[in-house]
Amino acid sequence: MSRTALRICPLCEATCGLTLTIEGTRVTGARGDREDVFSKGFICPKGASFGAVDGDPDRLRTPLVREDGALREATWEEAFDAVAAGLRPVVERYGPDSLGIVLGNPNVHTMAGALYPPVLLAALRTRSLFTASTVDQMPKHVSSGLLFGDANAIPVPDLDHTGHLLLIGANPLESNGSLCTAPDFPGKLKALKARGGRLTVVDPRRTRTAKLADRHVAIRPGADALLLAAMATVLFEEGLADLGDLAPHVQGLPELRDALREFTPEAVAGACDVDAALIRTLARELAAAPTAAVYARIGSCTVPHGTLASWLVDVLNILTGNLDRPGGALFPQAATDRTPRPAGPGRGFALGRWHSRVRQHPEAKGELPLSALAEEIDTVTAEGEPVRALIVVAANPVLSAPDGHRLDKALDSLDFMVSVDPYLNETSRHADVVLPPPPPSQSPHHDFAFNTLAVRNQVRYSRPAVSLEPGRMAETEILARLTLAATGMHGADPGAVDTMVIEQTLGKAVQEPHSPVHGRDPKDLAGRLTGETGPERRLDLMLRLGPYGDGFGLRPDGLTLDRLLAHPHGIDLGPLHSRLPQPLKTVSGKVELLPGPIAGDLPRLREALRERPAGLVLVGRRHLRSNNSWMHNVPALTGGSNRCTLHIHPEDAERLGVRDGADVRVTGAGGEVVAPAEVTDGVRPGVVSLPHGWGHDRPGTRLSHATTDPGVNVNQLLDGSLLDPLSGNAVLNGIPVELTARL
Ligand SMILES: Nc1nc2c(c(=O)[nH]1)N[C@H]1C(S)=C(S)[C@@H](COP(=O)(O)OP(=O)(O)OC[C@H]3O[C@@H](n4cnc5c(=O)[nH]c(N)nc54)[C@H](O)[C@@H]3O)O[C@H]1N2
Ligand SMILES: Nc1nc2c(c(=O)[nH]1)N[C@H]1C(S)=C(S)[C@@H](COP(=O)(O)OP(=O)(O)OC[C@H]3O[C@@H](n4cnc5c(=O)[nH]c(N)nc54)[C@H](O)[C@@H]3O)O[C@H]1N2
Ligand code: SF4
Ligand SMILES: [Mo]
Repeated sequence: MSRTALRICPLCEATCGLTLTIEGTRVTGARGDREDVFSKGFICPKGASFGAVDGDPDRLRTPLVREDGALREATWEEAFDAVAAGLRPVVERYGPDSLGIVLGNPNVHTMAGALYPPVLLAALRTRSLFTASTVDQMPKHVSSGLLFGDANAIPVPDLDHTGHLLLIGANPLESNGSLCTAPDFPGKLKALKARGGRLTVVDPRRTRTAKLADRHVAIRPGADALLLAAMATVLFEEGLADLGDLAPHVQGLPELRDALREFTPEAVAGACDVDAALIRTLARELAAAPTAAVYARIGSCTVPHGTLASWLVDVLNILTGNLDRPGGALFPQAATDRTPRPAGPGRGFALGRWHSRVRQHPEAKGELPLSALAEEIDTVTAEGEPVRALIVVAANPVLSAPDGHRLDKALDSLDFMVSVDPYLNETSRHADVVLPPPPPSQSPHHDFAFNTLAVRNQVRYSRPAVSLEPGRMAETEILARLTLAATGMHGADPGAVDTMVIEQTLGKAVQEPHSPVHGRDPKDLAGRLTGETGPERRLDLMLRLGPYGDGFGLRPDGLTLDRLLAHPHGIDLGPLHSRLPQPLKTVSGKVELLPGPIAGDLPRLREALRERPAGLVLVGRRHLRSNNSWMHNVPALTGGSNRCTLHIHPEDAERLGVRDGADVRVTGAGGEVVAPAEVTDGVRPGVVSLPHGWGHDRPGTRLSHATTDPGVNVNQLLDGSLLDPLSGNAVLNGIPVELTARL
């Protein structure tokens, strides 16, 4: 007997609605949910393999606890006893900063990851926070923080309506999109072209996305900030800058013009390896399009000028009047966003409120660079304590961050480490306690993060498709118990965490004049929340206080959890629309076009005008059937073209004597790896490419399929010293390497 259940896919940022086929407790099939208000039936090969990902026999079923050096299966009680006994003495003796927290990518794909780490961090008050953001999109947060006063106010391209998309350092035909949640991104690009719009792609590789484009610009890696600065300069020079309705909300235009003056197309052409005439054309096309959006991702962030490039993306959207207008780049409004406050000056965005201990990296958004994790553990300095214990939730930094070998050793030297992870992998093998969450089919789902980045406002919620198997613990409960264990409240009722958050949130809301519950009784309001679990009550709370909420009765037709549950395929909340000035939280209450830290970083960009890498540089790539480091264990998602090979242009291959299929030694600042060459003109000359997330040959893991074709860890080529200074983001693209052909 089989049945079906709806489940939002958590395997990438597109958040497609799936219809799962379930036999007993096993997911035996997955197809796109045609009635889903947002994804309308779209599914990709990863989503179609949901059952295989969910049912991977290597997923851990019980906690593991280290005893006499080896990990053994344990009960949940033993595991949390061990966590409390391991963490508390470190915090009590050495202070909160000696306990580090590492949060990985899947935290933004689970309800648990959205709801509990903020509580843990607030209670612990450790400054040793490291997340996947600093190997990913931190430059975008910093540029949004500086421009708009809110690090999470990230404009997204209005894919369904734009007339012109300039897409930079992103490959949505493989990644399905990022910082732009759009089910069927490929279909949306095709629709753009079908309605007469234009697509320009800037990427050193001729990707599947580039092949779809009207124009592909194979830029030299790391040079996007120069290209974008020159485009802005052309707009000024040729009188094409026209802010339109935005003008009253923007300050600093003359200063911006001055600051960018010397970045002319002719000045940047050599460093970008893009013709000056073409740069002018790109700027003119952008200005001439009836509506246009500039959108950039990983390739523009994980580079030495990541924050400047991210800033310039929005500068171009602003100068062409495309920010905050339909068809341009707009600020989404999610159903669980905070109650919108009235427009006006805010507190602004501060950077560098504290610094890392060893190399004095400034914090950004409360985080220290993941690249600095190893040194914060293994280096003793006069100032402060090293990190001695670590809580790792959904992260595999041994593969995803620079210099895994050093991190391996550092993790081994910790007094105590706990991993919340379904796998015993390259990172969790170092833990003293591993707490495995249940598979996605047994977890509820709501996209707190991605709905704030979605190309259409909508809201959806899936209850667990399969009830928790005996012996399993919901990840929400795992993280609630972990929070209690880490903060000296081991053994308390995990539900108390939710009760406390609800009390605090309502206590604040009733005091805010702009809140729909201003002046009401928080206890009475708490009593009105519905939901079967603490996390559901918290979702109900956020929905009801949010921009579309019922305001606890004030707007009777507004959103509540009950209403959402009555719409299993989701509720459409309409296309993106203009919102300025409301989202701005800058001190001036305006878009601050040339923030101080940005102006202070421009001299570094000026130096880059002269840079011409002499040797080869390496960039990354993603494969449609991959997901960072953790899907190589699923046979249905591996093999074929999804391999860890070194892409190299035929000219470079010939010059270096590299044969297709033969092993090549790649050497970088942090080490070397040997991978088979794949000679292809899909990369531009001077550039080679290796995917990340591979290197599954370390001992002590339980990844029976991944270890059969381990690949190599590209991040071993990095030593962790290359960062974008403003954001602390790792430089993962455009890194210098040397090749040696091996016979
Ligand atoms: N060279 C290079 N390096 C890169 C990148 C690159 O482009 N090039 N990309 C970077 C980017 S964008 C990112 S986001 C990072 C990712 O870096 P990480 O977040 O460190 O890596 P992931 O491979 O996503 O690992 C996620 C971990 O979460 C576990 N996991 C999976 N599902 C769940 C779940 O439901 N709950 C819990 N608790 N755990 C779960 C997996 O088993 C795995 O151990 O890698 C970065 N590293
Ligand atoms: N199938 C699959 N989907 C994924 C993931 C996955 O691992 N696999 N990971 C998910 C995650 S965590 C993220 S953050 C997103 C990322 O989503 P995307 O940003 O779309 O990621 P990529 O496919 O790596 O595309 C980055 C592109 O930048 C190019 N590039 C490299 N250096 C430069 C440069 O200096 N300038 C320019 N202009 N381009 C450059 C690369 O050649 C590459 O084609 O994908 C998500 N989706
Ligand atoms: S595109 Fe992403 S969200 Fe949609 S089915 Fe594929 S992996 Fe899942
Ligand atoms: Mo990412």
